[in-house]
Amino acid sequence: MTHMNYTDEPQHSDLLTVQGTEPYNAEPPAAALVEFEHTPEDLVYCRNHGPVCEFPEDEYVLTVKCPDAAPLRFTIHELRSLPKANVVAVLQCAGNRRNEMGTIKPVSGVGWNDGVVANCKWGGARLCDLLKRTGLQADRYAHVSFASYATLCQDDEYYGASIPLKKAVTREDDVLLAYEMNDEILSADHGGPLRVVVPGYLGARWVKWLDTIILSHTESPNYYQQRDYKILPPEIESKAAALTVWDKYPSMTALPLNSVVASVTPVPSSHLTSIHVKGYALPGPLDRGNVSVVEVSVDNGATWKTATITYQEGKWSWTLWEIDIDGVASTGTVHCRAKDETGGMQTRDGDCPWTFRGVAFNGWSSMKW
Ligand SMILES: Nc1nc2c(c(=O)[nH]1)N[C@H]1C(S)=C(S)[C@@H](COP(=O)(O)O)O[C@H]1N2
Ligand SMILES: [Mo]
Repeated sequence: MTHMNYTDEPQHSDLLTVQGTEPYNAEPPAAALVEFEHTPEDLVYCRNHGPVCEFPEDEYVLTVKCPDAAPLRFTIHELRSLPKANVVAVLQCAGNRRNEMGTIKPVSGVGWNDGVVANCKWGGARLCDLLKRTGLQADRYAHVSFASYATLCQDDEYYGASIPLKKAVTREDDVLLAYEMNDEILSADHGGPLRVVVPGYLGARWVKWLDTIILSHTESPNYYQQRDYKILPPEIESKAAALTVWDKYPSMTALPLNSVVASVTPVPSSHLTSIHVKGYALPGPLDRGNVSVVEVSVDNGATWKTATITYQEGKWSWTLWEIDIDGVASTGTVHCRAKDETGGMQTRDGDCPWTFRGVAFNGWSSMKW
């Protein structure tokens, strides 16, 4: 059993609802999130599988390894000397909305509501530029693995993940080694001095406190790549059952098209009520295009009204939307659903109604007023 030290953690934001301590896991209310296009740091959720550690930037070293060459080392200063890229991209935990999936049948994992999502401006070096700088022939490999040996975890000796080489070297895929968030130095809570930003992929691949990059022929062998963060069939109902089938299912990459009702504000007048509804939406896999339409229903899905999209920035951001609906009863329920550019639409139960780890839930979201 590895010893994990939780006593030296930095102070965390007091605007978050704590869903777990040791490790520290906390999320903001969705109603607060949708008030900002770019999520301010104190509303950015924290998702950890081990202690949050602080590392002085000037002693920090990133090692790049591959099977056929000696390891190469880079300081943060050297990474800062590569051209700096800024990318607005939404970070989302695969467990966002887990509690809703859990109402169908209990699921295993941190009890997340719908605030495990953050739309930030990330700044750093492009992974493709660093790989070029190493002089290594990256295209001889199939995957790029990321590891944080510096921090310990619950289920493995280190935290690790990997992405296909193609995602890593395609410049337009904007994979960053980020040292800034929202134009500030990346804080320890969010993986500073250095984290990976993988726009369009689930948060689990955005390795924090990144200290090692490995070019390899296979995916990362880490627990969080090979075992956790997979969609298993509904007949798998326990970790013991999962053990026998993990190998057969792919590691998750993109999360599905999604949308959430974040707030409903009734505006009562003499005999009719109006409601003001706000929420966010998230694109699915890149080849399905961005969120194109968000619709809202106050009659349990019989009829839908089109919401106004108030914010969308590039291909990796979230979408913010709102709508006023007049002449509704004094109480009721709002549902929302999003459509992508290929015409794909969220369904009532979602693409994956139930899976044991409670990941990737994207059924219609609802809120009562
Ligand atoms: N080293 C390390 N990196 C990590 C994790 C972790 O526990 N350790 N959690 C991952 C998961 S599951 C998510 S959703 C995001 C959360 O990033 P945040 O805490 O900045 O919101 O970081 C990812 N990177
Ligand atoms: Mo996550």
